[in-house]
Amino acid sequence: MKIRILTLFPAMFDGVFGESILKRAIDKGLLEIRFYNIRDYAENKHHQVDDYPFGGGAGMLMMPQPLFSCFKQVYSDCGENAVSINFSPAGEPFTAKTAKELAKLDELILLCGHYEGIDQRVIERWIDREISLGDYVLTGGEIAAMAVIDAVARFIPGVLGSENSVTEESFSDGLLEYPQYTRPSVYEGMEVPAVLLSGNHAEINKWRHEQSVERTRKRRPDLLEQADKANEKFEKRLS
Ligand code: 21W
Repeated sequence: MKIRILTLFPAMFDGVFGESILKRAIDKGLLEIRFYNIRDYAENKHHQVDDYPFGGGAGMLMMPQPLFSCFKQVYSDCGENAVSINFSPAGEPFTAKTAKELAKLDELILLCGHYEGIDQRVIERWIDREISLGDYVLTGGEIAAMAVIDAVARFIPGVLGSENSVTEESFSDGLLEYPQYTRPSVYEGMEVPAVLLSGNHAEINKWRHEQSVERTRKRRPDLLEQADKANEKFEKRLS
């Protein structure tokens, strides 16, 4: 997958792509990242990229000209089939389902806004989809882009070693993860649950499932309701 990132702050991404799993994905050629610094496309004398909002209000908006010029370059580099995403607190909530969908694409374009937002004409002309990371306020789209790239990359075949398959984990069955332990079996007087040391894999699986359900009930009852609805639908289809 090729990802083109439009941002005023490309250096914010250095750590994320320079380490660990994403670095390996890039080295293996499974992921290719290209930055477009929006300021490079500003045609005014001071390379200005923001301006005051019509109608008043606090803060500045990203103005159309640098973004239109930048997008023209981006689309001439990658062709019309690419899907473009803007990160915005007003976007659709990002979930594992979104990540899985995006992982199927060959070409992804990510626009990271800063300041108070972006002139709506940029969205209208150039953006296919708007994504929010959740109901809280960030300082810009870059950190949202990093989270989305990370979550999407894990669904690209070959990015994860086979030892941590994406199908076995949290959210694939709509439940939260069970607690996990490694050696030693006693640490500062704290014991690992005996069932995990028993070697009885049926019992271990049962315990893990119960822990997942209990945690989900306590922390995320909304997920249980969703899982119940999915089950009902499934059972209706069988009957
Ligand atoms: C913060 C943009 C506040 C806009 C009327 C219309 C990207 C984000 C962001 C930011 C405002 C995401 C206004 C969750 C986020 C992001 C920067 C408010 C004022 N008034 N997901 N607009 N939360 N945030 N604009 O903040 O760019 S994804």
